[in-house]
Amino acid sequence: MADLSTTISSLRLKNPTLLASGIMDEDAGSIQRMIDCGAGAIVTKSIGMQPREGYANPTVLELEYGLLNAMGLPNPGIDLYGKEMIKLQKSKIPIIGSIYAIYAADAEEFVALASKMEQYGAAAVELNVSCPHAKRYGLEVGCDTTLLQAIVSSVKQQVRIPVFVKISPNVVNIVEIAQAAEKGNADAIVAINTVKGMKIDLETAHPILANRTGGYSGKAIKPIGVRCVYDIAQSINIPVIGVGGITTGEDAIEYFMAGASAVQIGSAVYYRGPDVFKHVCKEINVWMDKHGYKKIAELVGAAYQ
Ligand code: RRO
Repeated sequence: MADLSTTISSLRLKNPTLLASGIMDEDAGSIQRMIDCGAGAIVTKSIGMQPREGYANPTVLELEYGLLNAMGLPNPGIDLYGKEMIKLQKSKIPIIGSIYAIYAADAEEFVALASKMEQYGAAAVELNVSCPHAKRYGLEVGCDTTLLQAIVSSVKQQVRIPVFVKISPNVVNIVEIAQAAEKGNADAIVAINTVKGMKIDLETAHPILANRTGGYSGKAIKPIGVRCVYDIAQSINIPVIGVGGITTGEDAIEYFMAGASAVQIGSAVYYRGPDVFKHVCKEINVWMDKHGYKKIAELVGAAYQ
């Protein structure tokens, strides 16, 4: 059997499948379930300083080829979420704290959130600068290379744990954004967040999501994610974690070949159930054995030649 362990900065993962932010991670109980189902690491829900209810329903739609969501960053706020994090401190796998902040030129909020995540036992933080539809809370930070570099740099100076930056495909030049995060000393890039989209109800002639626009995820966005990872991984010297449409082991292998050292799984938890982590790992193993690969590292960036 091939060795599925992989390394992202100082994190050693027993396997390369991480739970993506926003899926089954609202409390310690649901996270524990994902751990028991074989995830190699967990990314928490995106957490801010204050509680947020999120948008009105409908917030998620199942479309023909993927899911469209506009949850609107619902979360209990960092202090309450900290109680859940503390329950997971004995976890055998890394728990990565996802955080978001209001557009803030001095980065203070990101720094405070990252420090709290570190105190609560997070193994790393993931800065969400890429929510596709939350005005002032996401993409506006992730589109501004100067601001992004300054935020990453401030967070890096404050915490000892690795800092990952999750970036958006809804930009003109994603490579530039990844490079700005690297210049700020980020430890890894997570690509991609959801793709901006909309679904209109023909009978009412009205967008169905209460927020009108949302973020599209699932199989349909896999080629977009693979292209982004392929372009980014060749342009930076820090690891890339691929996310977007990974449903099977072969999807994960495609991302490794594009340059990802690990992958995150989100929508596929809905499509295949929580055991998706075990299934994907088994499928990676079968494929690697059949093709004579012994380690994930042998696959990373294989598509460059
Ligand atoms: O909460 C959301 O609506 C949301 C977030 Br924070 C995100 O990063 N990506 C997404 O598709 N939805």
